[in-house]
Amino acid sequence: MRTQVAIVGAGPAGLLLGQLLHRAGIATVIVERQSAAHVLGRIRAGVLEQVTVDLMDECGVGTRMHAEGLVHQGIELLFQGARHRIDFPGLTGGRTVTVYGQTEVTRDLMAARAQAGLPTVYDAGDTVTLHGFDGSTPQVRYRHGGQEHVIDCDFIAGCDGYHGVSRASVPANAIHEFEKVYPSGWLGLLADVPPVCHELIYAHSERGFALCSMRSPSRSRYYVQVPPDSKVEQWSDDAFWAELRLRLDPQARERLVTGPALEKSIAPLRSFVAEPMRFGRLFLAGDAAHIVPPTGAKGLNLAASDVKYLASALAEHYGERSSAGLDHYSARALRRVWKAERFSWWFTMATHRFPGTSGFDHRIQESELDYLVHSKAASAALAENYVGLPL
Ligand code: FAS
Ligand code: PHB
Repeated sequence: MRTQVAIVGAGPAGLLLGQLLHRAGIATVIVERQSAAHVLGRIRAGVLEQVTVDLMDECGVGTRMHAEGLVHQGIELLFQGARHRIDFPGLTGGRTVTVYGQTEVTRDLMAARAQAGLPTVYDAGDTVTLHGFDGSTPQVRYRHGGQEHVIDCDFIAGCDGYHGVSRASVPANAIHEFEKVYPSGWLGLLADVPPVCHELIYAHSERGFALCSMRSPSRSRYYVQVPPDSKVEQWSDDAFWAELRLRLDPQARERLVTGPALEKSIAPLRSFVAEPMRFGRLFLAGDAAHIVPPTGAKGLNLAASDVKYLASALAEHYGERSSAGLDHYSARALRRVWKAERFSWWFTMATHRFPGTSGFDHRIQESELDYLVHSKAASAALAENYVGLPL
């Protein structure tokens, strides 16, 4: 099989890239390890920056997002028993975010790809291998249906996440990895209950961090910070709700509606960046190149901005026969990646209680949050990072 761009991974990065390139008349094949149902079964991000909303529109898949997504004009910070609202439009000249689950983003993109009849191979398992991307004739090979398959292509887009094969295919001496692992995880629970508040509540308590989020007016997503070695089997639904209550203020506790978990999982907290994001004719995008702790709601949105840069560079290559965009892709993407890494690290360190920290550390956190909500400049800095820095 031959194509112009072979995409490894059918998560948000791979599907967004496939759709953008299709709209630019560039042929792609996507090869995905899991089944489509498995990909759709993952519960992950919930907040879209305007950049991502605009990209969904550019892909021609924004209809349901605009109909069902919730435009949010702020978040609340809860600490020392009091809530403080961060007013996005007031602090950023009118900007907002949209609450629309990653699952729905993926569903919309999968449907568009299927409708366009674009080649997508699911269930490739761990058989995908990358070849020749340091030369001019790269290949993606995989096994499917008991047969070996070879995709000859011009470029490979590694959109296969943190544990994917793309970054792992790069020689160790060609890549520089930066990592910080936090001594905690996020235990998340999804339930068909109305949210405790119409906006997200980020809670800092002596017992640890908690987040009250949502997917719709009738479906809520909650998180509590847990020790890094926690197992989801250790947490009954009742234990989760009881712990969440202890981290909320009286008003939220009173309004909290509990119910059976539709999904419950633990995500590790990690900051990670691989440099560069290009190796010859292999380009990394999304979690394949970087990971952020979900505190700042940046993971999915960074995947979107990587894809925006890469798609325009590929369109320039095929359209104007210029390699300038491709040559600049890594440096351009990394500038935005590192700013999101900084924000996500800062917001995580300000709101989480980590083991081994001292009373002094805790007072500094409380002072940081107190300064944040009482300084217009500090609140504006939080707001402009949360709604998303410009491309
Ligand atoms: P993804 O990991 O989503 O997609 C990569 C795809 O590649 C997957 O479908 C995978 O099956 C496939 N793949 C992997 N190896 C392969 C191989 N060898 N061959 C072929 N295919 C392969 N972000 C937030 O903003 N908020 C959150 O609350 C949040 N929660 C998260 C919870 C968890 C458990 C995880 C892991 C991430 C979370 N994230 C969150 C971040 C997440 O949303 C990512 O940023 C987003 O999925 C990035 O999309 P992709 O880069 O497409 O990577
Ligand atoms: C979510 O709704 O899953 C969500 C929202 C905001 C975050 C992280 C996760 O910062």
